[in-house]
Order: sequence, then structure tokens, then C-alpha cells
Amino acid sequence: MDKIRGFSKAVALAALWSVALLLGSCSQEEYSRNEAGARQFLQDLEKDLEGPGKAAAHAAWIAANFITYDSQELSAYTSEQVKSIVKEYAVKAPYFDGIALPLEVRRQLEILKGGLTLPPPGDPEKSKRLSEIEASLEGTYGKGTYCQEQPDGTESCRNLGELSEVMAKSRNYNDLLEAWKGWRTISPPMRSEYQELVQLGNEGARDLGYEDIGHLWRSGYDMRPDTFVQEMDRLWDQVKPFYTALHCHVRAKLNERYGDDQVPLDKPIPAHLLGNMWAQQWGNVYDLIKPAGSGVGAGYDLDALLADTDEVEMVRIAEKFFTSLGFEPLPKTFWDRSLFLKPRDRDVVCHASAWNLDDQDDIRIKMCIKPDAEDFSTIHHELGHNFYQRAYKHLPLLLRGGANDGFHEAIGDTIALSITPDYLVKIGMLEEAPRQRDDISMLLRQALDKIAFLPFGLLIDKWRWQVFSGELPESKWNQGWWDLRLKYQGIVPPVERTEDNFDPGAKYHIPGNTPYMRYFLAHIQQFQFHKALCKSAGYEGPLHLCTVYDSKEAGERLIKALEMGLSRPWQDTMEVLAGQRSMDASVIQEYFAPLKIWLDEQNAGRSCGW
Ligand code: X8Z
Ligand code: ZN
Repeated sequence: MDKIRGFSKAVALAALWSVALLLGSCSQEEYSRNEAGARQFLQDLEKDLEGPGKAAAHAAWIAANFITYDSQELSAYTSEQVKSIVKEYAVKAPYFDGIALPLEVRRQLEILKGGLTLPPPGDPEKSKRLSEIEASLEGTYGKGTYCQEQPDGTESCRNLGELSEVMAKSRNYNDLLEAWKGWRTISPPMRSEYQELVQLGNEGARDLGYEDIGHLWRSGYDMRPDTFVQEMDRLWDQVKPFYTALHCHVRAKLNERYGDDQVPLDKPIPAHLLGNMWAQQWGNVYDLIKPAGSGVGAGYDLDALLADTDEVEMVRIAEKFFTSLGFEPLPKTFWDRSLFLKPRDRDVVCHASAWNLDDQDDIRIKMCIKPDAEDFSTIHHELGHNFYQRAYKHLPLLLRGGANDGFHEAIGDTIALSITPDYLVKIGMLEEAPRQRDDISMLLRQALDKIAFLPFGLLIDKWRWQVFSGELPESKWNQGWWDLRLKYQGIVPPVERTEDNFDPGAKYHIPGNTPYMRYFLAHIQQFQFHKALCKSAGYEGPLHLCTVYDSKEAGERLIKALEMGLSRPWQDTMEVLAGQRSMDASVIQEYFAPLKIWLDEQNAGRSCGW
């Protein structure tokens, strides 16, 4: 089987190479098969991408900020141009295989090959169709609302922000169920487009020598793709006992609130009771889970502290953390061009994102900020992306990126781990540190977000890998999704689901086509980074109380790692940033160790698991 696949791969590549020669702006003869030729080839790519890349970046920004038919058309058109150019070069890159090249040049050629998240098929019609589908899926998600007829015959509609508010705040089983089911009405229409996307993207991936899109995605980690899968499973095995203990305690507490009928003690948890639309982070139900007699998690209420803070001020506070480490302040254009608030009069993609429009200084975020602790943390997350982007802007185009995509997701989160009582006192948000320190409550509040996220972070791409490879047939997509939700998270849908539903489509990254394993990695790595930065800052003590605010030593270490971008295998950057060469879940275990002991005590006599 493998042999046949290998053979057809070679044939496909050879065929595409000759097509590319006919179509391309450069021909084989233009490039000598040596270092000078390879460098020229990479330079030409940068040059060819300059104009189209600029147009596509601005069109994508407009499409995400003004979702209309025309903005989507323009975005699809311009992105298709860019992708076709990259694909054309990627297909040609193997021309330089087998010759001696400096590491840094060889690396760029490798990155070029795997650089497209969804490579377009060679046929221009199909390529165009794929871009249209991508824009359409993103638009459908961004515009999504759930409308209900009112008793007076009028219609009332709620968007994701409003439905998420219910998921976070309501403790009424049926209101939660209504919001949960309601949001999932937006995704069934996506299913057929997603089916096409998988088919066309797979075609594009095969042209480049990959078995399917999943194989391409798994190939971007400086190790064999099958080793990467083993690594993810190894990390999950390391943290699974912790997750099971948390699940057990949370289930018991939800049982106290909702009763045996709704939350049976030996069964998986209904997915709508965990404070979040996708049950991915559970911090919003902290009030139901917290230890008896304890106050808010950290002895202060960050939600309350932020309730009157305006959105610009929230971003300023986050920026100040980065500048305290030695980063340059954000440029004026960041403040002029970012979107911080949900506009009242138009559809935007509210899912938070960070942008770099010119690959230099035109960095921005796009977010519909609410004045609460969750969004305060997300602002740090997004600024982490922006400061990273700016740190590696001096590198050649193909090396501008995170050491791996998990690093990119982890930087802002690492900074957010430094939001401690001491830090809030230092910047004047708290008058004095809470008198009675309650470590267990603090750790529990944090674990409800960070530990609860892990199986969710892992399973999204486990599902997509099966979909891309065809292991999960389209007739079982929704079933397969819930099988994984049950296996890894121990949750079940609160009502029966069928193949008329397309529940994966109700999570942004599926229609948005953003790989997700990066967030699983980030949730492990951020603890490694936090520990190392605390060490550089000269801190000794429990990790959850460490803040690296104002530490130039920590900043120096961080900046040095970020400036490396994608120029070295991530293991090298990991060494600079964390002092070790592998991903390691033992630090997250160390961070939460006292909580594990406490959870095990709480769970004594309970039957855990599902
Ligand atoms: O999508 C995000 C960021 C943008 S890169 C807001 N995150 C994941 C999600 O929301 O599902 C951050 C945590 C996980
Ligand atoms: Zn992110």
C-alpha cells in the first residue's frame, strides 16, 4: 500500500513540476542546482509574493471586520492568488533535493513545502472553489445567530456573544440547554461545504507529496509525523490522571447543583453545564465548584476589578506588561487600526485574533472585548502573538513564524500566568495583597481553565485527522466527534445528536480552518516557559505566585527566543526559553501539585471516571 502511494506521489510531483515549468514565472534553467540557485529561488518567491500578499492581507482584514458578499469575494480572490504562488514554488522546491545547502536555506525549502494550511489543487477552477469555500465557512460562522419566534409573533435573535453569556452565567438547566442547542443550529449548512473543502484540500496536499491534509499538518514539528502523534499521546498520558481527578470533583459538585437525574455520579457530564459553549474551559462555573467557605479564587475578584475598565485601558495594561520586560511599545497604528469592540451595526468575526498586515510593523488585534477576567487574559494571549511577530520581522519571509505553532499560542498565555496578586498590587489594580492566601482556591480556579482544556485541545485535530484521512466517513462525522468528546473529555451531548447535526462546525477553528493541536501544545509549554522565566527573574517559591513583571532578565530570555522565529528547529528555541529540549508535562504537574493532593482527598470514596 505504502509503495503504491509513494509511487503515485512521485508521479504526481513530476507531473506538477512540468506544469509548473510551463506556467511559472521562472523555469528550471533559471536556477542552477546549487546554493546560489536555491537562494535566488527563495528571493524570487519573496518578490512574487510582495504585491499579492499585501492585497490578500488587507482583503482578509476587511472580510473579517465587515462580513459581506463582496468582502468575501475579494478575500477569496486575493488569497487564492497568494496560495497559488506559494503552491507553485512549493511544488518546485524538490528540485533542490539531494544537494548540499546551508541549514538555513534547506530549512526554508522544507518550510515552503509544508507552509500552506490548505494547499489548493492544481486545477485553477478547483483552487478558486476552495478559496470561496474557505471565505464562506468563515463568514457563516461569523454571522451566526440563533433566532426564536416570540409569543407575539416577532423573532428574537442572539449571537455567539449573547449565547456565551448565558453559558457562562446561567445556572438554569433548560436555559443552558436552549443556548447550547441554539448555537448548534448555525452549523448543519456548513457540512456540504466542509466536505468539499476536505476533498479539495486533500488533493492539494497530495500534489505536495503528503498523504492528506492531516499528514501535512503533523509534518510541521521537526520530527517524523508519527513520532509527533506519539508525543501528543505521551503528554496526554502524563496529565490524564489529573484531568480525571478534576472531572470527578467537578461532576460531584454539578451533581449537588443539578441533581442525580441531570448529572448522575457514574456517567459522563452533560456538555452544557460547564460554563462554556464548547465545554473547553470551565472557569466560569468556579462558583459551583469552589471549596466551601472560600471566596473568589485568588482572594480577590478580577472580574469585579475590571468591570469598569474600558477596553483600550485593558489593552494598555497588557501592553505595559510586555514593555516592562523590555519590549518596545506597540506602534501608534496598532491603536488606530485594531478592532477592540463589537460594532453594533455590522457583522464581524468576533473570535479574537492577532494580525500582522505587512509582516513588519502593521500589527493589530481584532476582538470583541468584554470587561472581564477571561477577556483580559485573551488580550494578553493576542498581544503575545503581536510581540512575537514583531520580534522575528527581521528574518527571511519563510522563517517568520513561531518556533512551532504551539510556541506562538503559548507566549501571551505565559505572560498571563504572571497575573498574580503581587502583580496587581504592583500596578495599582489591587490596594493590597489578599490577607488570607488561599492557594487551593487559586489553583482550582486556574485548573478549571488550564487542565480542563487539555483533552479538548487534543481531540479537535484527532477528529480532523480522521476526517482528512477518510478513516471517519462523512456519514459518521458527528458520531465520531462525540465519540472523541466522550473518550477524552468524559462529556456527552445533553440531547440526542444525529448526522443531521454538524457539531464540529459550531467551533470556530473548524470553519476557520485553523489547526488546533497548537493549543494543546501551548497549554503544556506555557508552564515550562513560565517556570524558566521565573527562574531568570530570580524568583524562588510556588510557581502560581510568581510574576515576572518588570524583570529585564526574564524579558531578555524571552526576547532572545522570540527573535529566533522559525529559523531553528523548535527544540533549539525551547532550550533558550525553557532550558530543556522537549515538551514536558511535568511542569504543569508541579504547578498544580498541591491541588492534586486536595482533589484526591475530595474524591476519596467517589467512583471516578466515566
Ligand atoms: O482561538 C484561540 C485564540 C486565538 S488564537 C483566542 N484560542 C483557542 C480557542 O479559543 O478555542 C485560545 C485558547 C484556545
Ligand atoms: Zn492565539
